[in-house]
Amino acid sequence: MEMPLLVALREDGSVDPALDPALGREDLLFLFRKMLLLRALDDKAVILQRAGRIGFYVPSSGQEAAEIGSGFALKDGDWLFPSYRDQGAALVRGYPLSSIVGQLFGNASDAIKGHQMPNHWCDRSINLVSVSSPVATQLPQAVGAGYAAKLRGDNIAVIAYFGDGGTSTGDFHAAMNFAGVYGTPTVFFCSNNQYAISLPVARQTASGSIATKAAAYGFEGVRVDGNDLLAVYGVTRGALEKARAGGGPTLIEALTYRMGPHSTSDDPTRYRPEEERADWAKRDPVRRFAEHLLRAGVVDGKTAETLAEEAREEVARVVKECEGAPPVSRESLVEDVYAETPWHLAEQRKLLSRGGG
Ligand SMILES: Cc1ncc(C[n+]2csc(CCOP(=O)(O)OP(=O)(O)O)c2C)c(N)n1
Repeated sequence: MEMPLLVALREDGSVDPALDPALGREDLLFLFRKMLLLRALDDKAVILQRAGRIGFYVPSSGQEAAEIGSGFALKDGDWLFPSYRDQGAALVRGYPLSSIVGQLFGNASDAIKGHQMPNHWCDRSINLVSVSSPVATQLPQAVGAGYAAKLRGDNIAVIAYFGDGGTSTGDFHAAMNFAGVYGTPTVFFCSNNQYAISLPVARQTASGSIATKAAAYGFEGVRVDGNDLLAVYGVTRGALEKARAGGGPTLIEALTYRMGPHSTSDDPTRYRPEEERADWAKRDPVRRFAEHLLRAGVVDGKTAETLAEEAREEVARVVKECEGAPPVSRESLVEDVYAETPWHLAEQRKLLSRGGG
């Protein structure tokens, strides 16, 4: 089944008035800064990993519009269940760059004290649930949180992020079915970046699109240009508003491309042609948004360059601060798991403080 692709930002940088979310100048600048920050973070984090200064990173270059556009549509009180590639959505929601970078170093600058694998963020204060490593396990969790909100009568929505590969899991189907049957306030946000590590999306599913799968569960599916920040924002805002108003779930498929490797442990040149990457690079979402801002007179060329430089400087400053923090204490190994430390962990903590093994 063919699904239309929603596009707001035209190739020449103008906007289709029918899909223009009519954001003000301040919002546009805020979003542009976040896109630049995310791109600068990616560039730096990959270098840090290559230099052995951090262990692991999952880049999202190429997916900035999908991340930032959708995350910006969330309101206070909404919940975010991310995958490992959604630092952009967290960032625009208010998760500080210093927390992202601190978690990568896993030292005393890390709010969760190195207890998680690198690139696995969380922050209770903004309802940012910890990244799930097993693909798509966050989906039933998100539906459960939405169901709880519905039972309580909370006026909130829950967004769950995942990739095209996630749609082949049992968790995806169980979550979609439950959400449809119980009308939970869930927005399923699929960043279709064309690959699940080395597996292209054409071998992931025989469906004409991912969005079309929503029909089988009795709710709306939408296909949006994931490199078009304005369209992504408008579509996600609409789906979240519908969810908060009791209209039930929506599946959004954001069509995008992962420009870098799957993670710092991957070499994409082994499974995808360079021409394909180069072709998608022409649709780079950061440049596309910049062209729109130039055309709309929100920035001029010089300001755009200055903002990009500021983003790189901010990343460099935050990296320096976080990298310079001391290691976490050994005792913290047994903290934050139980409200009251059980005897066996208390004993281990004593051993650790004494330097025993
Ligand atoms: C249940 C499970 N199976 C396999 C893996 C190994 N794995 C990690 S990421 C990944 C690909 C996921 O691709 P996709 O859902 O398209 O998201 P993307 O990485 O492209 O953002 C796989 C197979 C895993 N983490 N969990």
